[in-house]
Amino acid sequence: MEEASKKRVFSGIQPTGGFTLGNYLGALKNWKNIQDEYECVYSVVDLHALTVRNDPATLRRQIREACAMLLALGIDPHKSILFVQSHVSAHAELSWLLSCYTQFGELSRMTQFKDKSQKHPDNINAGLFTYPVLMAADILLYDTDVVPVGADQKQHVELTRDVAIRFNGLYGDTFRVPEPLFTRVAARVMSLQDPAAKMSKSDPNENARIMLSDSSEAIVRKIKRAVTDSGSEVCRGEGKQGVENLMSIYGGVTGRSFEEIEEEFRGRGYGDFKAAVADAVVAELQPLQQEYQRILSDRGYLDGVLKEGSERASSIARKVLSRAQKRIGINIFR
Ligand code: ATP
Ligand code: LTN
Repeated sequence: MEEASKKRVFSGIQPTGGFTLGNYLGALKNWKNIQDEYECVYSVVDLHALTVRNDPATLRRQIREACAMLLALGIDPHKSILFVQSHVSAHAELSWLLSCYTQFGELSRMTQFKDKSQKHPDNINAGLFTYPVLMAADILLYDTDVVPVGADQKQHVELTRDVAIRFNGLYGDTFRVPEPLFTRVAARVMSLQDPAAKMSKSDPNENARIMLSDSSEAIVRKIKRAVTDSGSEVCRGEGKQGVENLMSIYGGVTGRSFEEIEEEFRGRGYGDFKAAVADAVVAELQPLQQEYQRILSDRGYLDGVLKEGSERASSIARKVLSRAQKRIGINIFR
């Protein structure tokens, strides 16, 4: 009984390219922390990953790696549903329906579409354009109350709300209208080489990002080389975005506030500070990496979790899809 009264969470992450510290602090750490408070449904969104070209064998491997990493960082399949998006066909089905209730103009305004089509002018496919519609289908299929995402996904969650409200307005209450949920600290981790850009797994400069699978040496090296300014004081302020980014990483890992960090490093300079940031990040990631290797090597366990996850996800999603189809007037035998 108590289970049914919990609010439902849905969130997704793409399996390609491994996870960055930005993914972890902006989204994934929070996924783990909210599992007791909410009924959580988490998906490795492999259909979304198809908007860029992938080698099939690599993609297959990366899907398992992404799932193993989610389990390693504390997603508990006894508490939450973990599944792979393409294993539940209702996502693609609802996506088509919703695309007929989403305007070309709305999709043209999505900043992620504009960014990505500028970066890959040779492959601006229709999937890249309708990507937010598939994301809306992901969310609406689970009668989701809350969507935990990094700040960069705010616009997509707003579009999901708009489409749900529009559909409900036409056909009566069909979809629950979701709210976004952002993490307090480190909602937006920036590139270590350009603090004006977000830390991204697709950045061609490897030194700009920390991957969850990076060795301790690589983490120390990348943080040491992170762009700061010519000053020496550990604080926020004009022209200090690089330092502020490291402070927010340190805060995201240790739970300390900006004020506490300023106090801790008063009069100590960037060298000391960067060493402390690197130590804290390494201490957070090392146990996670060991667990990841253990889970990845146990294929039977991993595939079992995903099979069960897709069955549980499907049974929720089918009902919502069927509800939407009936409202529209299709699938007449159901
Ligand atoms: P890319 O950078 O190649 O676009 P990505 O790193 O954003 O990919 P996604 O799968 O799109 O990866 O994002 C997964 C989750 O991580 C989303 O909730 C997103 O908001 C969050 N996220 C991604 N990058 C950051 C970042 N730099 N800071 C905080 N959160 C982030
Ligand atoms: N578009 C998101 C990933 C994503 C997602 C979702 C997040 C796909 N479907 C549903 C939350 C809910 C991204 O690029 N980070």
